[in-house]
Amino acid sequence: MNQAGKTVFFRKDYKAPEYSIEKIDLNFQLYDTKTKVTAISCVRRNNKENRSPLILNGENLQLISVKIDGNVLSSSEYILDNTSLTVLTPPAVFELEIVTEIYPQENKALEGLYQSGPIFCTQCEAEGFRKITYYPDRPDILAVFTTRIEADVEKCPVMLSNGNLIETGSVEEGGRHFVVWKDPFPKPCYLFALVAGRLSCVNDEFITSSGRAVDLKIYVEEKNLNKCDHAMVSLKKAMEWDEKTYGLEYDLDTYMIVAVDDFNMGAMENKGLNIFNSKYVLTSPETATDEDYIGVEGVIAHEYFHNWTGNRVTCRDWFQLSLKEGLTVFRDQNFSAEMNSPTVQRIKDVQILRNFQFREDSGPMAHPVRPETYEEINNFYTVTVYNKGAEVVRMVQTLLGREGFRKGMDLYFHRHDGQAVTCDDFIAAMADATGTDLEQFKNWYCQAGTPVLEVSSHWEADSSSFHLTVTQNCPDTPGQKGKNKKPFHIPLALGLMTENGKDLFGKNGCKTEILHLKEQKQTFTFTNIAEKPVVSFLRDFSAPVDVKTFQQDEELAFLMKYDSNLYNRWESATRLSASTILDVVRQLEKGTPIQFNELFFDGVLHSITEKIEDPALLALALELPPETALALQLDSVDPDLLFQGRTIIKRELATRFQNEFLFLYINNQEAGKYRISPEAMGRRRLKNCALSYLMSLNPPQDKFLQLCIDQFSKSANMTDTITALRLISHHPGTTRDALFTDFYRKWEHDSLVMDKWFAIQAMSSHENCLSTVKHLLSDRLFSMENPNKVRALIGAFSSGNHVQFHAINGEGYSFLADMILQLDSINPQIAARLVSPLTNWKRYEKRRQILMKKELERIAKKPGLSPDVSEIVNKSR
Ligand code: 0A1
Ligand code: ZN
Repeated sequence: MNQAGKTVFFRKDYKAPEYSIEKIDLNFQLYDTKTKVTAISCVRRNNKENRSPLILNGENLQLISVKIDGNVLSSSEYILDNTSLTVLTPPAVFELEIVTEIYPQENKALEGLYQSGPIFCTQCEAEGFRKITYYPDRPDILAVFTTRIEADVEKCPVMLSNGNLIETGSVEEGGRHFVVWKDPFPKPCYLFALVAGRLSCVNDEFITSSGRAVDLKIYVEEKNLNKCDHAMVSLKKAMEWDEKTYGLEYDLDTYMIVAVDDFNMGAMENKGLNIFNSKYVLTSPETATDEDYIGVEGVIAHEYFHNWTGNRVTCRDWFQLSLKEGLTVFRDQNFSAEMNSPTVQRIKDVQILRNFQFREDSGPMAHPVRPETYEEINNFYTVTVYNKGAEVVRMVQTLLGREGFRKGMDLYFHRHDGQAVTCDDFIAAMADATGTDLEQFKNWYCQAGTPVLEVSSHWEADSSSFHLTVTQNCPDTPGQKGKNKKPFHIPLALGLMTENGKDLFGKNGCKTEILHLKEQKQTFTFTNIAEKPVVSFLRDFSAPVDVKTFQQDEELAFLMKYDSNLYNRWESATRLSASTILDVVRQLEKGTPIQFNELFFDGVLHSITEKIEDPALLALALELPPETALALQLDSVDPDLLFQGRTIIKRELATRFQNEFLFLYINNQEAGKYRISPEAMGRRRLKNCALSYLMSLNPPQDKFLQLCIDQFSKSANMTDTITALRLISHHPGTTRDALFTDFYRKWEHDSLVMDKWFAIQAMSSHENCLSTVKHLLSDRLFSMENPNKVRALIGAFSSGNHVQFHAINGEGYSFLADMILQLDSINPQIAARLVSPLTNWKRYEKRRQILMKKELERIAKKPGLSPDVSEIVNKSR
């Protein structure tokens, strides 16, 4: 227990389970107001001598009966409380039958069995199975599941569970039918799934490399049948990629995906039966943006890849979550890189890390990739576990090389197929397969915080040698003092370039060398360097570290133009734009006349006018860093000045390069048919980036406004439509209102499209934004019970509208606190995720600190707060 009286779990307390469950037969009888669940498990005590009690988890269940080997237990033979059922002296081997009643219709937390509209579905990760029946709800107990489902034929014509369908039939009770599914692969209960309802199905087939035919099925509401093509194509690409890249084949005869509208996260990898948030399944050019298409491809692949990294080899306990998530994100990132542009993908991966994970890592919720402790596991599905976890796996690949990494993966599956294992087991497989010492590397799993690197260098003309000195320091994080942290083993991908843009390394065509930084301070010496080189540091972002800028703007401008590593060109461009904006912010603070960094403007002009090789890369280089990312580089953030500074630079660019932007806009229009290829998406991104500059001019110019309105009314694809609407959202007035009304009328029947309508209004930089948001809460299409809507309106305002959320009157903060409190009694998981923008209050200037802290205190005081919200609020105040 901690001071707030909450139970705290520690990694060091792990104990192997006292009992194992070899198989479980589940029977679900679904009715309108309740569901009866009968669970019959074959239980075996692991320890022969010790007759310990059997502790089963269970929450919100109505217990009907407990039997052992067919005999009903009397109430003195077990103890029942709010979270568990303990059988006091069970035999060594027995059959346990438990009957419970549950109420999916009332389940708004969307964990366990619930209804999304009329469709019954489940979400069991991490601890949802305990809301279905009493069971040892932990990932290291693997059982073979057989599931019988019985329901009304009309309401639930389709009934699905994991594995293979082995029986169907009708029930004597009128109008009802049943199915039986059996999953031959032993699995932890968090991978259990059930779906029942009126669903239609898109079918396809995949022939595996060994020649087996796998039925592919995507289940959606009938009206969405025409929006599944992209998801199906993505699934087949993912299946092929995993065979080609890792030799991993799918193992069941059927792979099913179901799309539901009410889902807490993106999707869930339940064995053979993935359940998805419909946002990550449904696409059509008219309704989905390019970003949506890429998101669907990535999430479909992610869930598919879990079949091996997560399902066949699973986690021993939830502290090991990154074992499956970090590895699977790494795999989906590489897949997306191969399907699209590797550099664009890498930049996006790094943007997520920098804009979100670095913030988490520097705040009160910072935790290691493998946490040591938690109160509510749902709070640990974080960017640290997922995305920093993926970076850690990427570093392993960089250290071992691709071939070595593949050997490590082969050994990992060979050793651990069918087991529940740890991050140490993963690293041991990598080390053993290649004979590499990864002991020091493991610090990445147990030390939180983003290491900060400082770099200095000097070139000696006499000896033609170049010396590069790098130091690493990791800041304090909760429970870990920086000074006590051990140095990390950091792979540094380095290029040295001549002043005319040539790479100095050239061994085997490799322009980049991997240095191993293992000490707190280390000097690397290079010989035969005949001229002073320009350093291209941390190419492809080879480690999740924060490199203090050590180069003059001249060098950055040079790298932005000529670095042979395309990722680093973008990196230098971003560094220059960030420093240019922050320079202006400092000048605003001081009240001195604004002077611009001309090198930055030269660099931008060079990029715009150079021959365009990849339009997406140019767009990414031109897009200025968001305020949330810039805020991380300041000690005491004033959101108004930050917004002003960024706007000044944006307008200055637009004013100076108006003609160039117009040229880019016109020249990157779609020629011919709409396509979703990387090239076509890149052009749309570039064109819309140019329009965004033109629309930022002050005073606004009618001709550009008209361009934007035309794009809105003529475009047949959602990327262009929504960009136009977003750009107009910053300009209140009758035109804007008319376009929003138009859009509403056209799309009110499509919930996913309407999410965009809500989000864009919530992100308007106009000062009446909050009152619009409050007004939208009562729109008939808004619902607090639908996580996508909450994210679209409340999430977009508080995390995506920096300047308005942080308005100095504090109303943004109190609004968010109100919403969190209201949502906490409906869906604690989603409520807890909303707290995030308040947690970093220490980064802001004094007045805002006080206002933010006040709201955290107000939330903390609320009686009956969920463990989810309570953990985050109490750790951050
Ligand atoms: N394992 C899934 C994500 C997921 C995690 C937790 C959930 O409920 C708390 C739901 C889904 C994935 O990584 O895709
Ligand atoms: Zn995952």
